[in-house]
Amino acid sequence: MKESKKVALITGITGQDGSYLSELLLEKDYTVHGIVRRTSNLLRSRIEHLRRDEEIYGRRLFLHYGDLSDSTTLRRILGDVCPTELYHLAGQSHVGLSFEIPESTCEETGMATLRLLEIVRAHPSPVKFYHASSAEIFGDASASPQTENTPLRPTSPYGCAKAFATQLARVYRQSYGLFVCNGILYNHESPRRGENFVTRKIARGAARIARDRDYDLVLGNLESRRDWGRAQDYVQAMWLMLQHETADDYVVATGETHSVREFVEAAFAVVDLPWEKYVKHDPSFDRPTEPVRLVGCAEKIRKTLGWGPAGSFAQLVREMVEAELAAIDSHE
Ligand code: G4F
Repeated sequence: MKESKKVALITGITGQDGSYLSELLLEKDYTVHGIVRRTSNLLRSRIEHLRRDEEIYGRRLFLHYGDLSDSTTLRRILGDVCPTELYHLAGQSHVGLSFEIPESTCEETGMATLRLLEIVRAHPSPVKFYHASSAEIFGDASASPQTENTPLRPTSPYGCAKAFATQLARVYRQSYGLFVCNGILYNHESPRRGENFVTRKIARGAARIARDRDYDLVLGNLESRRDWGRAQDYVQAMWLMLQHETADDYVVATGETHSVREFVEAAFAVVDLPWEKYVKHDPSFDRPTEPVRLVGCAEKIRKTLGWGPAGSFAQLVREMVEAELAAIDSHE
């Protein structure tokens, strides 16, 4: 077998983005290495189909046990794997939860990025570094839509940790000439989204109610607005950033916002049910503070890398609800 020269290392490979990115890189003939925690339940993970593929697992896809808090292990994995590209996606990514566990969120999101930047800086060969930044760094945004130059004004512990890591990535690029890109991604969703994020929760709830598995759907703030895109398109943007001749930061967004209420309406329309009858409000899902006016301007990535979002909001909602219906029906 011919050994591929393109070697990627992914932290967070079992997550939504890690799984789509792995598929994309394998298609592009990369050898893909992923770091997984000892506790990761691989059996139900989003990369299980790749792990079961004998043509792929152990040949072009490899998993390594490691933890973001353990720099000796991270350094050893990087030394063994010698990646040409590192995609740093791992970390606690639930904004609401970051108010409950702020210290571990900042440790995983902020300090772990610093750890990896330092390891890459000391590595003997160049490694292109993708950092998964987030729209949450803009928080109470001073301008709308936001660009790569919008001031950082996070409104959650998660947003603060991402702002710290984003700024560090810039400092390492400017001070040491490292090839580090910040992908400032707005919300991106898919049937592989975690169940405690609002889009998946709604898609799953609507499907379960339609199939008589549940009787209601309990949510927080319905008026909150987000710029929702498709995760499959957003991992393409990550890859494009590392293929460009210079490292930079890019906003990745659709430029359109919708409210949680609109997502609910569209999801229940797919199953042809009146949402008002089933959706309940529970203030425990409301957050102490919410970012406002979060909508991204993706002009820079469009002009520089030729990236653009595909598909509409209605298609995204339909895809997610239909995937939930299919999952329920396949278990009957
Ligand atoms: O789906 P969410 O939890 O996503 P959120 O907080 O916008 O964060 C996501 O996108 C960020 C990028 O913009 C990422 F950095 C981050 O890692 C994550 O991927 O909540 C979306 C909105 C919020 O306004 C929330 O208050 O939905 C509202 N919401 C209303 N009811 C709810 C619920 N959110 C959740 N998770 N659960 C609810 O029941």
